[in-house]
Amino acid sequence: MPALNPEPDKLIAMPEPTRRLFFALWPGAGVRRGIVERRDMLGSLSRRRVPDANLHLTLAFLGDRPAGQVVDIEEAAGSLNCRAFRLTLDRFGWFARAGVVWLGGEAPDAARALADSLRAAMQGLGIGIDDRPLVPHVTLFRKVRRRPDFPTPDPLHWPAEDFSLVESIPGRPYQVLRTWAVESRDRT
Ligand code: 2AM
Repeated sequence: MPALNPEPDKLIAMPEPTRRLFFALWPGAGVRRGIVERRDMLGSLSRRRVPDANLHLTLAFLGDRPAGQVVDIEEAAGSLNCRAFRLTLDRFGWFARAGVVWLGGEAPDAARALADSLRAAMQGLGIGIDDRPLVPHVTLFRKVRRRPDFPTPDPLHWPAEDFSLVESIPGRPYQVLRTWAVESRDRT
């Protein structure tokens, strides 16, 4: 009789499923409307306009992580202690290499501190994060090959009181997995 179960050393190792994750400031309805209004000032710069529901500001990109690591990522994010801040988005810009047009602004110290803390917490889990300084931006269009002429938008004020862990699944809107409040007593 052939064995019903293969011997352990004949089992095929299945790769662990992964999830594509990033930390972001996720706009509430009012700020989202403000971003959409400013995006729409630019007309149609490319076919790759970011849909309204996906507009966000990335704080740290984690890439494809083993599904089993999500619990540790959430625990580490939940133990951060940062201050709330107010972002002012007051300019359009273009990243030539990425072909990305964005709405952005200066990074207040507390925004940099939040991004740095997330990076350090993820490094503690062995997750390497891009260590370039935070350039706060909301991507509006992709695949823009030439620098457009930009108008100056009215400043959009964004009180950032929480941050989110978000999942990117191809073909679907981004999914907010979890949101944490940042300390809101001191606002910078
Ligand atoms: P963006 O903010 O410039 O659009 C989800 O894909 C988010 O993670 C996007 O907002 C995107 O940047 C950012 N992202 C995607 N790939 C990245 C990478 N390789 N390095 C850094 N950020 C990345």
